[in-house]
Amino acid sequence: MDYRGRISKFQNPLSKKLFEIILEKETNLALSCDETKSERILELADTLGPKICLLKLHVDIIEDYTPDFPSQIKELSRKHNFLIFEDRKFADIGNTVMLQYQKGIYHIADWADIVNAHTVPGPGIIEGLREIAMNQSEPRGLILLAQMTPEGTLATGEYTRKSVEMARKYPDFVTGFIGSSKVSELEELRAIAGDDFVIMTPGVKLAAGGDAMGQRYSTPQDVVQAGSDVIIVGRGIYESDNPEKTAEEYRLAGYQT
Ligand code: 5BU
Repeated sequence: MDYRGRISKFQNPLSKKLFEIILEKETNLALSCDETKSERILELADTLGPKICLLKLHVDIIEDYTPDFPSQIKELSRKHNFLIFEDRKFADIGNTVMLQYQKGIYHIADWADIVNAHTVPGPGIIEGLREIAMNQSEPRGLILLAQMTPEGTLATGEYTRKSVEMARKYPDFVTGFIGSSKVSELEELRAIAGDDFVIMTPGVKLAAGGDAMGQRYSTPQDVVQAGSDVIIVGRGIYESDNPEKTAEEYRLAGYQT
């Protein structure tokens, strides 16, 4: 938290931009819009746009994807002032991730303000993505998976510590980390990362618990108190009867903590 105090210390342009949006719109809510039809995604992005600082997508689950989709989402991001995060979870050698980031059907680097990557391949993955990012006309940021939310994740302890160490070498590109939704792990990450990095936490629901496949949920209040800057909410919002009303509940719960 302390968004205002931390902004001036950031070397990362994307972290600055994100915190400016959070302060201006009074929301640290990110919508994880894991719907599979583009019309539904665009509709949710338009309705919930005023309530979110970030829209997180999995572009490869969209069944009716067309090359127009990114420009439509971009237009909504300008209309409502939110950033776009493609949850691609890159995990390969530098040369391959460069191709995956820039080429293929999706041309992710052209439209995603933020992408994420596993640290398991070592620093080459950051260097590959960074090379593409630095050639874009707008700033780009990277979120590293220092932790993950599911039960049994291997991204804990030494892995988390080494991921943060790796990130420190690329302050112009690494915006921050995915933090666990398990409060004790998240507190550990915040202690290691200090105030220099943004921590985003998925696995957030108004009612804590889990799903049938190991996802672990904590409440917005709990993850923000444990050091998270952005709460990422998926099914808790888009599966609710009234996503607009529910998003407002999450916005208040996340921002007023
Ligand atoms: P949910 O419906 O709120 O459980 O969705 C969570 C989203 O966050 C979903 O898109 C996941 O792919 C994503 N996620 C996650 O749940 N846990 C992680 O550690 C990471 C991403 Br990284």
